[in-house]
Amino acid sequence: MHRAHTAFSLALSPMAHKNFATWLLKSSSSQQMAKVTAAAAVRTYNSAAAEPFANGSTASYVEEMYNAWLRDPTSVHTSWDAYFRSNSYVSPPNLAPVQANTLPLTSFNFGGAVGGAAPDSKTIDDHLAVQAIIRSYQIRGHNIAHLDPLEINTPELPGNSSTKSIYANFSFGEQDMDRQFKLPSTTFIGGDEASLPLKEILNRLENVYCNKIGVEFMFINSLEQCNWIRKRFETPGVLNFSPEEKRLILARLTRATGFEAFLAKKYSSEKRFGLEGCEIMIPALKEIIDVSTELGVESVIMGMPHRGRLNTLANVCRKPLNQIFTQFAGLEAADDGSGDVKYHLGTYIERLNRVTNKNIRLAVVANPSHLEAVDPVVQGKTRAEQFYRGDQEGKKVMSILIHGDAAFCGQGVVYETMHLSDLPDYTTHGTIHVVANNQIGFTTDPRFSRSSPYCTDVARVVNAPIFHVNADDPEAVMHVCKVAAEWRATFHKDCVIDLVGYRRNGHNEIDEPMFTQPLMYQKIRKHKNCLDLYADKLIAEGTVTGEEVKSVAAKYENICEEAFALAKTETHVKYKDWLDSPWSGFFEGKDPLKVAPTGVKEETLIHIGNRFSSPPPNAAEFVIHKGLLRVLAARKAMVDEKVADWALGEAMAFGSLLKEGIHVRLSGQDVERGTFSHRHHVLHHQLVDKATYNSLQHMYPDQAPYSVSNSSLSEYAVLGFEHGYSMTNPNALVLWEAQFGDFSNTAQSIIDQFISSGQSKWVRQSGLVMLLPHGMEGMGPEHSSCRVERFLQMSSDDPDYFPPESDEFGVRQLHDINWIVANCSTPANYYHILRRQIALPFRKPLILCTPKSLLRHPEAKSPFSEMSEGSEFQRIIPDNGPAGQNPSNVKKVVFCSGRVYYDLTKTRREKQLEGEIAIVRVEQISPFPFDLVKEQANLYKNAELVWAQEEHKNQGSWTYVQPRFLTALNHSRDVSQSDEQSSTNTTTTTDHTNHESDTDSDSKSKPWLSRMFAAPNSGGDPKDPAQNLGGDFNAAKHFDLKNVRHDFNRPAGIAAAPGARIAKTGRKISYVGRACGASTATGSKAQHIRELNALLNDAIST
Ligand SMILES: Cc1ncc(C[n+]2csc(CCOP(=O)(O)OP(=O)(O)O)c2C)c(N)n1
Ligand SMILES: [Mg+2]
Repeated sequence: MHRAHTAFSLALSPMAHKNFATWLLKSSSSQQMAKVTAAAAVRTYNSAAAEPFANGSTASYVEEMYNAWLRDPTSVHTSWDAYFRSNSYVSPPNLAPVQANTLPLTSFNFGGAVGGAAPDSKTIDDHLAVQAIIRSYQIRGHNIAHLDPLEINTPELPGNSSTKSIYANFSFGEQDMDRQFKLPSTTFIGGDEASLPLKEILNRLENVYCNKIGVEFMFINSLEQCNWIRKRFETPGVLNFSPEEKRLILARLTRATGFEAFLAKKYSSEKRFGLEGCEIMIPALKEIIDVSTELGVESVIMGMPHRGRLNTLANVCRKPLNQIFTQFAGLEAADDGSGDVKYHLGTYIERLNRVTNKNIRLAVVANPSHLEAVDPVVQGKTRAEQFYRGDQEGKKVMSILIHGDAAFCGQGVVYETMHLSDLPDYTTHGTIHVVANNQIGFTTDPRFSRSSPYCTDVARVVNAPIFHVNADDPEAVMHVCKVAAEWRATFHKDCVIDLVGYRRNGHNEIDEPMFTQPLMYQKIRKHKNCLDLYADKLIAEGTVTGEEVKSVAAKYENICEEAFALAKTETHVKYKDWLDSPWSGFFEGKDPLKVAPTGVKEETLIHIGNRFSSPPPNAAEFVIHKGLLRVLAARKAMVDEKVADWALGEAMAFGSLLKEGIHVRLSGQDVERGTFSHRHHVLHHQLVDKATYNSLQHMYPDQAPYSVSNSSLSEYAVLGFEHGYSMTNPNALVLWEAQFGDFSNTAQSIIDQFISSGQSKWVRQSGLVMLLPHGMEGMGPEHSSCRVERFLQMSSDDPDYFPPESDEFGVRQLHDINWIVANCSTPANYYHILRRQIALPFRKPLILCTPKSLLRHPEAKSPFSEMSEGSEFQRIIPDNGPAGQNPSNVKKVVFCSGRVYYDLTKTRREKQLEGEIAIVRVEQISPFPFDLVKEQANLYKNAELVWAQEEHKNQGSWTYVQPRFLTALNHSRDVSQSDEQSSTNTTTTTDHTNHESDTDSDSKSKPWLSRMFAAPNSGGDPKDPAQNLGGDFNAAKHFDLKNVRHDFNRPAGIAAAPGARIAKTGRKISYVGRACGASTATGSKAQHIRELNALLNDAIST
């Protein structure tokens, strides 16, 4: 038994006591009261000492009375007056046991201050005790509820058997059981009855709180919410289901069970992570969706792990069964994407809800193996859908998250996600969490996997009610689901359904559970499944016949068989069938290689700049901090000079996109001001709380919405959230900023599992931007490097492959890669790369190293001319000074990226080597600008080439750029062929002839090529949303295959082109910078400066 059993500590609200006391006083002339008063000379109910319940609010009530009496003795009833006068009361009552009341009743003066004789203290105490018992059930009934179908976790409170422990400490005997007690306003067990005999009170409470449902809710701070829940569970008859409702539950359970059985029959040796032991989850989800649809929800976004996923797709989403079965056949894919295992793929379905007769959209978001990682992604996607639908209260779009018990309590991202649930810019207005609690995680028992009583305790932090329910009681489960859906629709807050079941098989179906849980599985083997139990019950009560039960099961099996036969005729799987976020219309009619211009009219820049540098118009009373007035004035001066610093460049990008109708959302820790106090998008009125002004929201009357929001202090959940947000609409710029770049590693699962690989696994594109402050500036081990090497290591471009050169080189590279990694050195380039995210005809995540000291560096400014019409993003910024103008004089070319450029130029200036050393900035590191690097190398034919970086040698960009430089410098097809050194020394290390001969027809023999250039699927339903998949365009239409040499479009994952003609002995590039290091530390400031100077001297020397 791992559930906690806590001592009684009741918290009766003073309000409840007051009402109760008033009632008692009003009734004090009743016969019963008179009898009690007469009979009891001395109180026998010495509960105060014996009853810990009195330590809580009962005592508070006394204290309240006492305080009132102290202020004005006439303000309390005379009985209290007498009591306090007797000095029996010890003030203040704290958690130490309160002394027994030994005051003889004769000392009470019931002299009729309020309508006749007052009740005796026993009566008061007994009623208080009954209230306390009711409350005790409400608080702790769940601890002894029969939640475990296996009855392994039976209630066993210390020293007491089950229920009695709730009220054992109260001195009620058998003789009290028929006594009538007035019910307080905090219970609904009476229905229309205001009072009940004690026996009935206990029976009803027992049924409500200790049966198959355990409601955990009394920690919720809102009385209204507590009462709402009490009413839903306590009202007599709430668990009565009509025969029709029971038949529906049975039918749904039959399908859920039948699906698992069918898979077991047909694919007995396959892992499928079945739901056996918790099949009720399927009818449960359907009930949640039915009730929510009835209450106005039109779109449900779900996130779930492996367990029961296929069943959910089949029976909740109603994904065609043949598509599911096809996944078992190990077929080749007919479309782009490397795919994922079947129990990770997403789906999107629009269908009629037959119960409510309303249309509903259901999406199950594709997820990685990483348990719970999908939670924030679902939240972000849901939030975005709510945003685009104008669904500000979450009435139309909702999310459901399904969890495993071990993962729910074990994975920190659950907590992080929970904490987003009530934040204004992150809330999805209530998520229903469903835990498929099979009381095991792989091979680990709960007692070894969590320290909390329940696996759901994490939800308590956000005041979410938790409904534990025995998964073998379908009607109890349905009731709980109905309440959960109504709760969400009423309060728009999270709640949790804990479906306590078991796992009939091993972790997967080919696993042996007896190795580790022998006793549990002995029980499971003997345990009838939920469907059989429920069918027996319905047959016994006459709701259905045995024949009906069999016929419903047989009917479903037939459906499965038909789909199975259909699946056998399929020759390919189609990834588009498994897409969770179709982008209807986005790709259609677009030239996949055409990038829209990113420069804008100068007058637009001026307009944005002026607005961005001005206080709120027509609001002279808005008091702005003096420091910010200086910031605004400096911005205005820059606009007048037509130059932009980093913050202004960013604002230009945002403002111009907003003007074009592109929603911009920037989220992360402290992003409103900016960690480095450079952004200041939100101005705060210095005298009025919460009065703010955000100029980017007021650029143009018809602009798109701009949202900038400080996030909770989480990376994992917030980055996941923004990734999810970016999935919904490609026409939005969604940015997440890390406080410092290295903090992004706490979100590594989102980066690895979703951002870098989402397109290849799930055909899902995302234009998410990660802004990662980066720069070795002597700030110690942290706050320095965003670990760009890690992002680069995950870039999917081939280091040994120089793609064919053409005008479209840059965009083709972007099209093919998994993401973009850049480190811009100018505000203008930052501006362009942000705008390019939207200008591209497809979407790729952008990983952007962003500066710290450059934010205020006097040279890190860009003229408007570099942002206006005709300008564009520069993948490489060549040397435009004396070196670039006279390249033949140049002895050395220093390639670099990011902030170090400014240090290098300063040193070069100081050493007066501006004519002899060229400094070339690689702004887009990945995909690597092979073409431009080659061009630069050819420009400085005789120069030595070095790569200078301030990061350690095993960090930064070096390990990524080095092999690519070699490929760029020595490509065997170097068109110039003028570099004698490279052409004469070129050796081809590996045979490449096969690739030389790649032709259109060859492509047919290569699976990766034929996949890439496959004809579009025709004959499909054009309304099928899955057809509008992200990345779905007919590549063959857009690429002239004759010009596409080799494996230019080789999808990631296919081995490098054998021998991509790399010359190993051609021109070289050498490294200048720090040695390898174990951490990102650059030591003390002094050491940092020493090392930096060494690197600058090495780089800037001839
Ligand atoms: C982050 C993460 N760690 C470990 C695993 C390996 N793993 C897969 S399933 C599983 C057990 C999950 O238990 P539970 O959450 O109770 O779900 P169940 O399989 O019982 O439905 C584990 C540890 C994983 N998938 N993800
Ligand atoms: Mg489990």
